Amino acid sequence: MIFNPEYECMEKQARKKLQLAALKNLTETLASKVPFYQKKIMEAKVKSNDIHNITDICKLPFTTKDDLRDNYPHGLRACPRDRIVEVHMSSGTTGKPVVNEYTMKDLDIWRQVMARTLSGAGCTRDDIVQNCYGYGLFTGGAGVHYGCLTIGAEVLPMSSGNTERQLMILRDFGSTMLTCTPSYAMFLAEEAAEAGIDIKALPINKGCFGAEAWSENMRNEIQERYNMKAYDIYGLTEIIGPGVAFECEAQNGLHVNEDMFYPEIIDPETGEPLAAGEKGELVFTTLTREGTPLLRYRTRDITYLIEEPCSCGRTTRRLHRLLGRTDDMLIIRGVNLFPSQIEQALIDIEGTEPQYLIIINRGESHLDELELQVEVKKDLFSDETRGLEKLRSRIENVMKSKLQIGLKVKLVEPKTIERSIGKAKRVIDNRKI
Ligand code: DLL
Repeated sequence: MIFNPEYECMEKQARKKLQLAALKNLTETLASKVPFYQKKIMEAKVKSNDIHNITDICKLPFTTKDDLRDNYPHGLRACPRDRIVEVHMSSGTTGKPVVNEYTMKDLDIWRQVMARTLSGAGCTRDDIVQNCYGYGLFTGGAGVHYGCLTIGAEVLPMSSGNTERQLMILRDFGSTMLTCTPSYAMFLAEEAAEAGIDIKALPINKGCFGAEAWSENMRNEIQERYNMKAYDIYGLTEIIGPGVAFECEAQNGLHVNEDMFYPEIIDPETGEPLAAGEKGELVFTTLTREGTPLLRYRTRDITYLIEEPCSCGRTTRRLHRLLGRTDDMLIIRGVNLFPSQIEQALIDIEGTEPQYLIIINRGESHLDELELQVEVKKDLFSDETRGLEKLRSRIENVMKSKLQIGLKVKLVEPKTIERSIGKAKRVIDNRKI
């Protein structure tokens, strides 16, 4: 279902006009209200009158995660304090948290984009949504919650964790939609099987999964285990939280809520804009935010833009499923590698589960050594060891040919790799560089 056809199916030229007006407005606001941007915009020698076309956005300066940290906690606020009504943060793994401050209008934007997102996955007021994204400073819980209320769907604000209770509610309340990280959806399915609950027979029929990288393989697994449709949703704290982009029934790329968040793809080395179809770093400008609006924010996420029309009728540009991050790129003996490539390569290898852990050590020879732990299906472990050995060398060969990297594979029993209730941890880097 299309929640807001007026904006989602808008004629492209009309949308560009709208984006241009919003960008000019934003540039003026930032240059007059936020000292950090005042300086940056002045240094770039651009005035809002120099922006004639939305593509002129490339004349404006970028914002980086470091800029956000340097201005912690309130340096990027663009309105008086008393207009802020809610705050969210992401802790990240290093440094100070990234802060997003919302005005009432910002919350309206969030409600709107999350209603579009959940509707894209088929959510209506007939649905009962079990929301297992964390509530609190994390944006996942609140974002889905607001979207459900806007649609009029019933929301069960479960938050993450307490798997036994999650399963009880899933069964007793007849939840029809699940929202959580894809890794937690997999974990819940495993626990259900363990507890003898046939989740395929339950009313649950769709889910929105995001907040971490996942693959088509993982999607197929989730769809198969629950007998439901699994949709990708994307977002980040800095921009709004979840709701920046979402999949529709075509499951073929994530529609960007372009009237609110203007996307660009740039070369991460040079900062130059790239054309649709070219892989690079995703950059967002919040066209209509009031609390902490951002200009050309470098997300460090890697993907490409899809311009071709979508069968659903929306005219917004789409993001290809996220391919990795500029900062979780591993460099192993000089070869660039993303954890998502390993996950992708595990596709089609019969007998493996989509649960893996990459461990990097610097060996005695001072060379990087990569160990890939992969869970295998239960019946293989009770099998003779020859089957296991064959699978192990098959994975090593596939990795070698697909990724040009030699690694040691260790097959582990189901449920050996630690499960997470939030974002999954896929890499342990023991190198001290
Ligand atoms: O993870 C917001 C969110 C909540 C998105 C719930 C979807 C669902 P942060 O904690 O700030 O915000 O993390 C943002 O997570 O830059 C990506 O690297 C990653 N990420 C988010 N969604 C996806 C996705 C939330 N669908 C960071 N696929 C982003 C791959 C994703 N990575």
